[in-house]
Amino acid sequence: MHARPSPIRALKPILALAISTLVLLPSLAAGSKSTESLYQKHCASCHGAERLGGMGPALLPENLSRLRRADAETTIANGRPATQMPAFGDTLDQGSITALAEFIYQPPAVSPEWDRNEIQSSHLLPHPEGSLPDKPVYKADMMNLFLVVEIGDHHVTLMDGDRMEPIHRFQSRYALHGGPKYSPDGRYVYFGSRDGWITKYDLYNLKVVAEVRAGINMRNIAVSADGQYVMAANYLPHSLVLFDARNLELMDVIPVENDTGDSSRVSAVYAAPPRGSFIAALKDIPEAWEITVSDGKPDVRRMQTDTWLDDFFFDPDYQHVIGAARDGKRGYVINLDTGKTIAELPLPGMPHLGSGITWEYQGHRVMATPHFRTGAVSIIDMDTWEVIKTLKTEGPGFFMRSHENSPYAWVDVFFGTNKDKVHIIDKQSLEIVKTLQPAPGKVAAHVEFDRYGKKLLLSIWDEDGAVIVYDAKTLEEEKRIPMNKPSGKYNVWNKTHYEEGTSH
Ligand code: DHE
Repeated sequence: MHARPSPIRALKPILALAISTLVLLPSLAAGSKSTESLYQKHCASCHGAERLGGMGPALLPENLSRLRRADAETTIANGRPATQMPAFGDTLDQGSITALAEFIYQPPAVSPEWDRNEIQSSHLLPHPEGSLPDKPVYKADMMNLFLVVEIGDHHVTLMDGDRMEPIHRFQSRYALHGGPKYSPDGRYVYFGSRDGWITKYDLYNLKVVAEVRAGINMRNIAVSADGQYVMAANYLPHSLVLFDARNLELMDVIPVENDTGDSSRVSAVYAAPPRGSFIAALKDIPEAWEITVSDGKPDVRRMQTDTWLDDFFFDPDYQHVIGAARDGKRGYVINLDTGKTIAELPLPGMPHLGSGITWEYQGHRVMATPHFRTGAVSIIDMDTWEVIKTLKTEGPGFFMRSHENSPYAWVDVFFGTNKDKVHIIDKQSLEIVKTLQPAPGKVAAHVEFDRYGKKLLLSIWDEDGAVIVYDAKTLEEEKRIPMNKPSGKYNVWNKTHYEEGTSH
């Protein structure tokens, strides 16, 4: 057993001292009664009396980790365009705005709960399964649709992948994260937000059909290969949550803890189609979990791992998973049948395995992954589990994509001074053959091909951004469609057919 002293336990005396200090200093602006009452007066009606969210997002430190404090102040003062968030700059003075911004970054006195009751009471069902027509309300190849998530103003654009034109644009929950997941027939799509909301959307009728809030701080969702279940992975609370995919009704809450009662955040949950199961990556205990559901009842198989593993990549048969060690230096390959580690890979610079893709190279299947901390792409032989090439890039990357029908793999340079560049790699010479800089100064990232591998979309990741359509063969730009900080793009065919060049 790999026991590790719980960081919370180790910090308890310090926390107790800090809490008692706060109690002794009631005049501290952020924690003072007057700030609390300012919050209740101006913010609580949308963000919840306990900051758990409502019409607006949750305002707890875990949920705000990606928002700089200065930006929080600006949002309070100026509001947020295209949302219900009003500007308080005329109502509140600067001192109050600063105090409110500080207040929302403080942990609440009592740890918030989100269990069965809260999940069930959040359930919304505007259109129960079977109540809407089974025919699309527009004409398009329903298997060649794209969804584009626009994180600038929390919207999603539905695109026709033949014409490469938008069909419809709709508001999403605040801060979607991770890939939306399609039902196996491609009719429905499930979105997950960092605030814990799962939204089921009908692509035939262009309507939200069901919603539920699975947690306070959620990582991602997965849909089972048979389309029957949706599972959510949470940071807060430490749980996995199972839903019936039809109407998003709660089936079970699985607390995530080891034998000795140490609980863990869940980094992510993935569907493993050939195994008919879900696999979960745990952040705080050195285990990987396989969850099989039969007759609505989840059964958890726990695999002990050599270290804490994050960020998973699966081989095409789901026989093996590669996990990145938390020290950011190694990858571990685990045989999912035996639960044993069968190889250790030197992957310095924190590989982003979740972005990995595979292809055939000299009679072998290889996988490639960019790295978060170094300007490199590692290419790994999946038969021998050896790194066969470390390709130097102009900076650390986030996403890598290709398509079975394309000779090229695309990788961005998401971080650093070259964030506006994208490399195109020849999948057989394993060399960079072209570097694009489509919008100087603006991040260019995340590619998704159409179902045929003939065209692709690249995001200009900016509020004044766009998706760019490229010809996948000539690598020439065809057009730009303006969008508000487009992040991921998801093609129905590629996702439902587990295309080798994209995420699943
Ligand atoms: Fe993601 C997918 C984890 C930060 C945009 N991201 C994923 C997945 C995981 C993950 C485990 C796969 C789940 C899935 O698709 O179901 N992401 C993490 C992190 O741990 C990290 C580094 C820190 C964090 O705060 O969560 C992180 N991710 C980001 C971002 O900063 C990005 C760029 C902007 C954002 O919206 O938050 C971002 N992540 C994405 C996107 C995907 C994603 C667009 C889906 C990619 C795909 O093509 O499938």
